[in-house]
Amino acid sequence: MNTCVIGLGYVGLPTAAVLSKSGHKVLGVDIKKNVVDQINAGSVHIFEPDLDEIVASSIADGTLRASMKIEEAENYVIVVPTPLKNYKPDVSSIDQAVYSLCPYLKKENLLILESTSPIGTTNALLDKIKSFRPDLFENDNPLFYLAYCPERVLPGNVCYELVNNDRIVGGVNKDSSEKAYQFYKTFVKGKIHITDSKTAEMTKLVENSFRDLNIAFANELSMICDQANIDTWELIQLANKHPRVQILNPGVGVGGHCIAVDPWFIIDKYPDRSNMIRSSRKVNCDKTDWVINKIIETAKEDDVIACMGLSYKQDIDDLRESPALKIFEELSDRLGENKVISCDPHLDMSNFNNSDYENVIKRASIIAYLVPHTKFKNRVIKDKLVLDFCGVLNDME
Ligand code: SAJ
Repeated sequence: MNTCVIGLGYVGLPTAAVLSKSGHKVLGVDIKKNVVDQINAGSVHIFEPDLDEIVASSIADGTLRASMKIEEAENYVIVVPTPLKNYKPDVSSIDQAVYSLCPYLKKENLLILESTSPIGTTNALLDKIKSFRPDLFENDNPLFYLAYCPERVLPGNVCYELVNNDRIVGGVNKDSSEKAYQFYKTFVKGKIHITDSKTAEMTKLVENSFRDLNIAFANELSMICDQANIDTWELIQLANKHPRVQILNPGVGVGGHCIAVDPWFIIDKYPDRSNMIRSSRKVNCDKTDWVINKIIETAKEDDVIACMGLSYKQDIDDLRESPALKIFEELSDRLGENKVISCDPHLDMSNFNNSDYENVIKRASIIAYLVPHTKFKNRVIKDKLVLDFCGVLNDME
């Protein structure tokens, strides 16, 4: 099968790579020339375990190729970003991708949208395509197949989850759902569940909003516990002994490009009904400011503060929407750059006053753990003030 994947980012490139290992001849398309050149040279522009090896081998055996230009294919998969602009979803990259592929689209082709989308986006594509290609419609019915299928992979575990997670497939009609089901069957080992496109779009938004809400509960608890002088971690551990309670871990806020963003897609469309979803966003953002203030209140004039971890979550190098990075930057602004250093073993040493663990612990007087990187675990620190905001020092072995 010839498959064209449009958008070679954190999800598109692994998808293209996994497809190329599952019997597809894949063309990956991206608007960035450096990304295309790098992939064609057999390397990758993002860090994701195992991805570099799969891409190198698929480029070498000719099952994967990258280009800035779309070509004719049987299947098209759109995996482009849909960022927020003033708290409103911006779907212009989807529109751009669809307009670019319209000239190549043929009867019986399958078009899949994977980008996180406001509900109704997939159905609305029918009218957009019709305005360019009325020949692909008969009595308003498309002669091609169109479905929405959200990606649900966890950064850091993408190559595994792409194959093993369950998938939701929502076609604009029954035949489209069936066609998309058959497409995912070629590489997915998890179950594939069929629904309509609107429900599939909402599923994605709800999954991430659900997680945001649950993290907000843990973060709110942590701030209440601080006031009540109760150890949050012990409290959560004890509450979780109840068979129907499963509280998540408090941290320094919620980062990444999904959980901090997707709830707004629902709030934007249903502002009067999204009270809990909106409050969760506020609590998780407030938690970051609370951490900043806590460190500032604690620090004395001569203190040097070590921000331990800068990425948006543990064991990755991804800085997108990272609350830890925001904390580092704001502390540097407010206390002075010479007062704030950082240690993130996953990042380049040349930025963010970043240095290796031993050096940072030696130089700092306050050690503030922001991200629970595995490399920070089980390390005893003596004669320093330690502020553990992410529970990395719990359960020392
Ligand atoms: N976090 C906490 N406490 C926790 C769990 C997470 O503070 O107990 C924080 C993390 O530190 C991080 C943020 O939440 O800052 C998000 O991290 P995450 O690991 O929960 O999720 P992401 O953003 O890396 O990936 C999510 C996943 N969605 C869900 O688990 C519902 C993933 O499956 C999605 O595919 C991805 O968003 C996406 O692309 O939408």
